[in-house]
Amino acid sequence: MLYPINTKTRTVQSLNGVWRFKQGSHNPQVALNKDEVMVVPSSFNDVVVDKEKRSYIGDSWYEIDCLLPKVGSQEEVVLRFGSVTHHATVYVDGVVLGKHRGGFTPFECVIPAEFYREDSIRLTVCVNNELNYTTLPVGNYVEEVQEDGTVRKKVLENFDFYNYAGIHRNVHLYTRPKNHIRDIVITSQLSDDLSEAHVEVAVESVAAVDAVRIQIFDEERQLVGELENGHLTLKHPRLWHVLDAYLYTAHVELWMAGELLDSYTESFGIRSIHVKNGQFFINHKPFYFKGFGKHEDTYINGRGLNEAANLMDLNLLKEIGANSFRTSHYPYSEEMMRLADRMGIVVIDEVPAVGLFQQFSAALDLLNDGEKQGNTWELMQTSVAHEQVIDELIMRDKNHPSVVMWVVANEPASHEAGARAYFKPLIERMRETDPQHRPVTLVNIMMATPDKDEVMDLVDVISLNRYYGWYVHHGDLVKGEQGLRAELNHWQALYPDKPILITEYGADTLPGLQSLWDIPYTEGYQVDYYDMHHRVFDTIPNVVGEQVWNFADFETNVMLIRVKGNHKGLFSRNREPKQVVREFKKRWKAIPNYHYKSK
Ligand code: BDP
Repeated sequence: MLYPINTKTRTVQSLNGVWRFKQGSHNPQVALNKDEVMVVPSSFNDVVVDKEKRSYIGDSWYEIDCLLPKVGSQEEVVLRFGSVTHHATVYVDGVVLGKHRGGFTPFECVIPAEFYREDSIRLTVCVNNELNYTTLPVGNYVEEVQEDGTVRKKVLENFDFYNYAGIHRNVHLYTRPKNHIRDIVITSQLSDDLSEAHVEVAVESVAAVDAVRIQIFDEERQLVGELENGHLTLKHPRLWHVLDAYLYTAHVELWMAGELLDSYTESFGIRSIHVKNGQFFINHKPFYFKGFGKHEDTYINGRGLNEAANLMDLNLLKEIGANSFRTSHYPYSEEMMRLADRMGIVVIDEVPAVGLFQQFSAALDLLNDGEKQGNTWELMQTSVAHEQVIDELIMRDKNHPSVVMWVVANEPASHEAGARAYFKPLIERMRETDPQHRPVTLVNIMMATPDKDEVMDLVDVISLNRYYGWYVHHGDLVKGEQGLRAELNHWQALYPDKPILITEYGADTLPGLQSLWDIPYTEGYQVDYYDMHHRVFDTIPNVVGEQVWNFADFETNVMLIRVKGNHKGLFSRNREPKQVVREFKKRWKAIPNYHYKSK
């Protein structure tokens, strides 16, 4: 799906700002009153202040009046949402215009011509934040009868981050020709010696046109060449390298009867990705991932788009010597993806498939009744949602050079019967849908050890979240080291041709807390914990990278093992460094991006 940009044939305006707001039942035929307002984009939760409203589950209504731009008879006005978490129903003057399920991907509605008029239209969005066993992420949904007889909906997250909701990303109104560029797919093949790139650009238009013109420009806006039948061979292309990004732009035009119908500019990078002999190659060189699992999570904004925080995070990432992050546990904003392209930061792109483990909340909440049985794959009805998020993510992110791999799910119960039947078609779908055929991985949970796991042979890279010295052998780094070493050796022996990526390892740490001894939660323990892991990683040939959990502390639901959120960050929630950052900086600055493990 194309990002909204101004071109000769398209104009974009922002609808961000202050909207009317109400939680609970509402008739969209009637205008909302002005009693309450909400900022778009943001999560409403922390902004409303009131405790009940913060944790409210159900419908929240957003409304503004807006003037539509004037358009010609061959143009249309489109309303575009970067994301609405988790489900949206969009109305114009009380009439349903469209619906979208899923909280992390963009969607559009074309505004019908009958609404193109001089005075403003009333735009209403019903935002629903319910999660259950049919949605991704997965939530434990309950209805509780209150003392006064009313019913209160609740969602207990089946995952470890706060269920922030609202209109989370940009809202745009834009104009485009009716017969427009619907999609642009860019792929490139590099020759073995990297001296030539065969670039292919496929353009999809709504209806037939006389001509499609595609020109490639370099960063100095110099014309590099024009495509013939969608193909161009570039001699000595400048490659998109890790932390040394180079972006070309494809300028696409549709022509009809000698007139320009539509134009769009898509940037792209030329680079290659492949997995071979237990290594992960970028531009034919074995790459070592240094970086983070992250969250979109900041004070006040919650999960709402925070572009200053995004840029600061990527600057901090570079500062500490890292080169990559994973969009745990959902697709991040388009703005973040564009920034990563620009800065040369490698991204592992994840769909919001988290919570596919019946006992997850039980495992994280020690007071839980523990009655739940391990029959995740009978209980979950998420296949339809899963196919949708795969299709929508790849449709949105396929052209990003920063994206080097897709994640089909985070920590599913891949050791329970039924996992293989569930994942096989989804993994195949991911591979087939992606025009660049990037590697696919599944992020494996600590219970799904090599002897129990049912799915890792299906993926290209063995991604592991491991917590030796934390959830396993808590506080005992000696036993933790033995366990970690034994398990990694087991994976290495089982899949000698697959790279192993450590996608999570971490220890909750409260800044300022110190001890003479190895005591969990202290800054000293975090340092020793990571030291131990790095000692082990460096001895396993197929470990092609380390992404710590987490970049920064983040908000979670209230739980026995959470002290006002998850504190495994290397940085605090406010992005202040913990003691361990100095250690990481030393290690990561010394590890090259390429050829760390193999020459
Ligand atoms: C894993 C999850 C991650 C959690 C983390 C933790 O993938 O979302 O936040 O562990 O417990 O289970 O800190």
